[in-house]
Amino acid sequence: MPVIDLRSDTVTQPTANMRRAMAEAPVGDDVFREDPTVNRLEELSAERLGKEAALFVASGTMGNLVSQLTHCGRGDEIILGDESHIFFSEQGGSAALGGIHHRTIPNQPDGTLKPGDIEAAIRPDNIHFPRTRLIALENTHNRCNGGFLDAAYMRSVGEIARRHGIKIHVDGARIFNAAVAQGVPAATLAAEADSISFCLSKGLAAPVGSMICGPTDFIAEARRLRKAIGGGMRQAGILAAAGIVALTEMVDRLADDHANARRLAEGIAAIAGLSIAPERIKSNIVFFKITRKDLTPQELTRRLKAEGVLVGPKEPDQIRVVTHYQVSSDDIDTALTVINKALS
Ligand code: TLP
Repeated sequence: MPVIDLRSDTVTQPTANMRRAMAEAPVGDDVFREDPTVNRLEELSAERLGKEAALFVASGTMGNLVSQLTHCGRGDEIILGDESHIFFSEQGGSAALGGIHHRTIPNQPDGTLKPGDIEAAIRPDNIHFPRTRLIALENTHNRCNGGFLDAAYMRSVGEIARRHGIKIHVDGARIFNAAVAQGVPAATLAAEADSISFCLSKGLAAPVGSMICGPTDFIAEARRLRKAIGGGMRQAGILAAAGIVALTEMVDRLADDHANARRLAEGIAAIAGLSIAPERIKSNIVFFKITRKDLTPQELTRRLKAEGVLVGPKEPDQIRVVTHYQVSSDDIDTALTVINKALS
């Protein structure tokens, strides 16, 4: 039975061009900065995000962790959303390893933080308080339906940050989804960020890797911290080669994933027992609610799996589906038929 895997865009397999580029990549020792393929990926990433420099890291989690450790010392505070990936799904790594304090404020349904809430959370200079060093935003926002932040919003947060002398980090795991969805360059969305991390191994389909982009001195310090946590890799050009293909060949097609996500959402809206507002789907992530009291997310997930459709259950009453390179529009039709059947 062919499987339609909608659990995440992390499941994407490398393309034929990636496998070829990986096999042929010139490599060297990247800890000595001698891997030409890693160096090329870092230059290309910095250029695409409009920053001076970039650093290749193993994962999105490592990108966010190294960025937080670079911006903040022990006891410093980060303002971030209560639904953010950094707060929710990264084990509190920066608290565990860096003694960094997380101050959460509510994420709005579109993934934004209210500028007024950000400003109110910034600590005044007082011996009792931690020092606010960083605002962390997420674009697109995973747990907020893949909602995106636009350039005007970024400017409003940038203005607050500058006025208070604090920095902005963007968890841009899916920043290219945000850029394609809005028809703007990723660099435009990153302009207010002091650092931004993004993933090569989600919708862009590379097998491994994320990038951190920022000023040269910030990236130099991040490079030291990456080494400290064991992330200094050697002939990593084998992996970086796929990342170059991801950036040069896989960005524009993200529009197909967004169209598929919208179609899936519209189909789900027509199924009794499920609830979704399709107009809130802005990129490739779709959350929907189960309104039938006799059906749990786990049970619906089990029924769909038996028919070859994999989805992500989210307690208490939601399912997450994510579209990507290996899901075609025909697969969306098949998935809708299977979901319909599972509820009938
Ligand atoms: N997200 C994964 C899971 O962790 C939930 C997914 O399937 O969506 N930032 C954002 C916004 C993310 O969505 C993720 C991964 C990360 C960071 C971490 O990236 P990795 O998995 O490469 O460490």
